[in-house]
Amino acid sequence: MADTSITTSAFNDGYIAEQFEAYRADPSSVDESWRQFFRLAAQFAGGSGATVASAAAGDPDLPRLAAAAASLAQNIRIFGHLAVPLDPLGTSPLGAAELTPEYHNILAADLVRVPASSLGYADPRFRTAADVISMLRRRYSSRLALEVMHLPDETERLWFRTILREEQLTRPLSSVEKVDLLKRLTQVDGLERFLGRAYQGKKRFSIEGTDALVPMLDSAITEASAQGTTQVVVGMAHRGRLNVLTNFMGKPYEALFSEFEGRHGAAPDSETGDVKYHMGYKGSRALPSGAHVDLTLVPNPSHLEFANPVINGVARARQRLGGTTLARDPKSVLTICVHGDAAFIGEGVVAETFNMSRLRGFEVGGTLHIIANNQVGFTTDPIDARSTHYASDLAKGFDVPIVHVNADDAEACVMAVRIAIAYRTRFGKDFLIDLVGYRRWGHNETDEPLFTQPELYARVKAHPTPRQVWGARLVKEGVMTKADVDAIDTDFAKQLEVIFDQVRKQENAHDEHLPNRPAPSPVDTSVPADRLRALNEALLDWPTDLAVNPRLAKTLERRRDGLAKSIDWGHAEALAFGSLIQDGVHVRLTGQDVERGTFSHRQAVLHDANTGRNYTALQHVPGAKATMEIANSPLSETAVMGFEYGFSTAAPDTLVCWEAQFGDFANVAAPIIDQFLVADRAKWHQDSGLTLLLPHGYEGQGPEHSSARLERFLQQCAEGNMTVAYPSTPAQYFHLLRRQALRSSRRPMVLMQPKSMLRLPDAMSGIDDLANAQFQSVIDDATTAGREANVTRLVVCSGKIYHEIRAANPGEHVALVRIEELYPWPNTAIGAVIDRYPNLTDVVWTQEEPKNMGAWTFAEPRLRMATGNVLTLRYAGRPERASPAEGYEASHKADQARIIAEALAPVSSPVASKGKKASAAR
Ligand SMILES: Cc1ncc(C[n+]2csc(CCOP(=O)(O)OP(=O)(O)O)c2C)c(N)n1
Ligand SMILES: [Mg+2]
Repeated sequence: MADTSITTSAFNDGYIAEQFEAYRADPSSVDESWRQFFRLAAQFAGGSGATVASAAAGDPDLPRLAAAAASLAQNIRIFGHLAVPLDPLGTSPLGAAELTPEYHNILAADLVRVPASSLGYADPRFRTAADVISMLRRRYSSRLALEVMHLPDETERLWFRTILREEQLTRPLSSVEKVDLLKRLTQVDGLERFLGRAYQGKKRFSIEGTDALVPMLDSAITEASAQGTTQVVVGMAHRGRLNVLTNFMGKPYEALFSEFEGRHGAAPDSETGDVKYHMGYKGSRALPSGAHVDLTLVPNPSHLEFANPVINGVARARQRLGGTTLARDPKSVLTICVHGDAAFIGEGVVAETFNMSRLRGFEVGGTLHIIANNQVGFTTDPIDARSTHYASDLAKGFDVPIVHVNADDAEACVMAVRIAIAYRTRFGKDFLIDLVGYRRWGHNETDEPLFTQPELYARVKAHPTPRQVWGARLVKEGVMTKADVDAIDTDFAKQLEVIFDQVRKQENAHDEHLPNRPAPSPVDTSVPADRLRALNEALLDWPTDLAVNPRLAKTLERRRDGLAKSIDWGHAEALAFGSLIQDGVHVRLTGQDVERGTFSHRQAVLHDANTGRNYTALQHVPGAKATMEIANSPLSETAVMGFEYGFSTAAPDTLVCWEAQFGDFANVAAPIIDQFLVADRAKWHQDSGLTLLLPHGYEGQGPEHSSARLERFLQQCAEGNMTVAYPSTPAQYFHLLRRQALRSSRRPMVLMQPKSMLRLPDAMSGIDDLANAQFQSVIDDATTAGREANVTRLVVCSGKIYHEIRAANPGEHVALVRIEELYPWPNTAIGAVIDRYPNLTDVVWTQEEPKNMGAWTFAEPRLRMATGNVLTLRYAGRPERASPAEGYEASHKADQARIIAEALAPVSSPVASKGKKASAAR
């Protein structure tokens, strides 16, 4: 028992009073700084009956002490998070010298000498700086580790101070809420334990250790719904996904058990499915408020974090108000992105997506990010996984507020979500919660974590589950008895048992209804000439007070009288977009510098030379039933393409196009192409109509400005999964765009796009080609009419090289044929062309690309089939090469000339016997 002349009433702050009580009862029970504090406090207020603060009034040292106390206070706001015990397994927080009074040249005991008013606190609850500091430690350094001082906007920093002061968002849960939370944690934990028993050794990527994630998601939809959110789009990886799918999304336990039994719903043969922890789900939640929230968990590939941009694209599409306006309601759709701690910092797509979060063409009103931080990635410890202290540090660079929270403190986890949603509502920006927990088992349930993390896993094994931790707390608080806690657990286990028994007895899969697709049907893509003329005028009709750059105005003016035979690529595209908008199809185009067009060929957005005001004619199309959204993207491919993919899955009413600066750069987005675009129908019964515009062609611009890697797309073509085309005229491009937008069956379209061909006079189209034609998958040689019998050779090619061969004047014996659509391979149309020439002897596939690239390896077996193996099939193109194109201009020119010469060179010994028809062998 300490001998002291002051009583507890000398302290205003409850926390200090508590410490004082402990000190009085047993001085050794508090640490030395407290002992010192209370000794000095006694000197000030001893015996006077006054509080310590009032006793300190008139102190000559006050200015110095007040400055030091203020500095300490501010440092707690900045660095308080470093002292929060975040690890459920007990690792000590890093701490910071700045959090100690001594660092600021003040003793803890001296804080009582500083009136709270000198720190700007007029509230009577705080009399001394000690009260204030104690309060700040509670707010910034006890349960929620708030990192907001990096936010550049002062309004935001002040907002955080205000909400913490008002304590609405950090209020404790009511008793009813506490019990509900226990029930939820019981479902989360109970399901995992049940699966662990029933399906021992099967991968489930258990959530255990970060169980609070599910009640946090619950809390997010409740809070967001109160702010007008009606839809939530979630993206997450494998960890805890089965739990989220069922307990949060509402997928029936029956369906999950049925999948564990190895059954799956009926699907076409081509839909080969995916593992259960990649599958998406659409659900709906009725909230106690009476509101409904639609929930979408997007399917995702194994590729960690690549679903991040996709969910934002989905949300952006769903936030649109529709009609002829570009207006959106960002509050209506909330995106939630759950990350892994190792993947978050490691995968660049995360940074790309953050960077897009506030850009005009991509913002969605703020994403709630939660790092399900289990402090390990597969077998890799944080020390080998990142160069930063926190798993979340990447987000700081994007002005995102961050709260770290201990996953065992389920109540604090809910508080963090309340703050996050309030912040999104107020500022429309991303927010990140770093949920620090652990992983109860190995990376998956067949892994032995003791091999690689023996010390960590000794601690994990000894640690109670989040449900047990929370249950024990409720018992301690007297909210419920231990027996009540156990009963909730037993009841839930029984429920699962009953469902499991039923599923075991069934033979069929739980019926997950797959929506039917409309059957593909041909569409008329032509647009009457009169309509095109009127549209053309309207597109050139910018406001008279818009000071368009005179050179640009002159170029565009050429479009006015250019409908006869000089419609170039950009012109045809504008007419396609404009006519679609009149037809009620929205158009969205993004990519780097798309507003102008990499090659200055689009000029869709005009800039006033004096005011910088913008004008987009496609947003003022007469008779528009839809609208045009066009936006320059940040310098990134992966996340932008992922975003557009997501958008297109959610917007069947929109032609969504993404354009690469040069087609070569699309390979940066390989996971979006391979894992989403190409395979989504087969894996997830999901469709997108995304169009990729990829400039491609050999013009001597070097290894990285020549090839969109056509071969890679063709290699992935199967089961009608996409269109791959290399059109050779603006009219063909026009019809392809319109066909893609108007047809009922939606699959991605990959277009090799021109560069030098953009304005090539020979490649221009006329209004007739738009008004009275359709897309032709194969274009036969029109110049051979009447001399078919003279033709002995077919030179077959795609895209730009056609114009170069034509310019080289192929002889009488040559028919120059273009394959405009490579996939689906136009077998019938090619057969018809071959049959037209009775005396063919050889076919020469001609391409600019090296032999191991381009379309050759794809086309060769198909052409052999088409020629019935009767005609000689030759290759004219670059030899096999490691680099797709020459960097040396002279080499490029030489190769280009050689290819054309070889395509047209006489063959020394024709092999096909005259009269034998290819069609007979076909
Ligand atoms: C792009 C990519 N690289 C590698 C992997 C293989 N992989 C699957 S899970 C995993 C560890 C992920 O760790 P973390 O992000 O912390 O998530 P956790 O499993 O711990 O929840 C790895 C490396 C992958 N799925 N995707
Ligand atoms: Mg991890």
